[in-house]
Amino acid sequence: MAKPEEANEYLARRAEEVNGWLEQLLPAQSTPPETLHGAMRYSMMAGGKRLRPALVLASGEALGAAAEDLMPAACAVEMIHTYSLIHDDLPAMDNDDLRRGRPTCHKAFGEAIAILAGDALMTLAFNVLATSLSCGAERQIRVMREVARAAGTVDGLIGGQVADIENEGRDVTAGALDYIHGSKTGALIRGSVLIGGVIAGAGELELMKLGEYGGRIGLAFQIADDILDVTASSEQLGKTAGKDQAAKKATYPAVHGMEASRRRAALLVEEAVEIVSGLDARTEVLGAIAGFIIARSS
Ligand code: GRG
Repeated sequence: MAKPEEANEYLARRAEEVNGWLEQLLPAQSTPPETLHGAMRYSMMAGGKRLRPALVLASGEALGAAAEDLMPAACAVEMIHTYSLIHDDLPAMDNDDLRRGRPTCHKAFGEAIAILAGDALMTLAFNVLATSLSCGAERQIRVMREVARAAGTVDGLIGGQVADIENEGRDVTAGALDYIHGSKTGALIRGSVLIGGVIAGAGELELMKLGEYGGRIGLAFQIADDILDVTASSEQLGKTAGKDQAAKKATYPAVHGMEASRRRAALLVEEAVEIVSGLDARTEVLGAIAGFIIARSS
């Protein structure tokens, strides 16, 4: 597998498997508090691309781990990702009505339940990591640490979100923009690649290369997201298009222009593929996913 279009088929197949695991790991809607569990399921099972779980699987399998040993961690990162989307859509943040092609969690369940559903998904993610990994305590702790860092305040998604909010309507430097994108979006993508490697027992050099690959595709993913916000429709994206400009957000096209943004994303992907192909592992899928990240239409 080398072409981005082959990644589409791969992602669709893995998404189905991940959805089956999520069905089991999420509390049943009939378990009290029913409204909260309904809201968690509503947002989780709304049909995201499942890119982050696919990266856990692709990275872990490239280094010899079995899918069933990677699945709990793959589902945990999707829980963290979905929590961040629910909170990002709240009136206090991006104030969005549409997500994954349906009304946002707070539109469907109210703000209080949406906040709690996000909190609950974050908590459940760490519970799954603490109870369902079979890779041994040392690797398990490393996985938990990497996920906490990716979700955290220093160079993780919360820190990136704060910088994003604080820079709305301001002129940002290219460096500040890379920090926002690399933290808000890149950190969880990089973390997903890394934890696949950790579960597979990768050595420090391999983890370093996986981290460099993950950091590059993570940044490329957010650049592509910025471009799609301008070029794609809300229907295509399943979320409101054109919001970045309206909210005067710090984006790649706004700071660097459209053509330079496309070139930077393509260069990052090229570098990522080269880095990962230097590993002594079956990295074709990681290469194809890197290509998909800039070729995607939603
Ligand atoms: C309030 C405690 C607290 C935390 C907030 C909201 C937040 C932390 C962080 C937001 C991070 C965020 C939403 C980044 C955007 C990342 C992004 C491009 C998401 C879209 O990802 P896709 O395209 O979505 O993979 P699907 O729906 O396919 O999963």
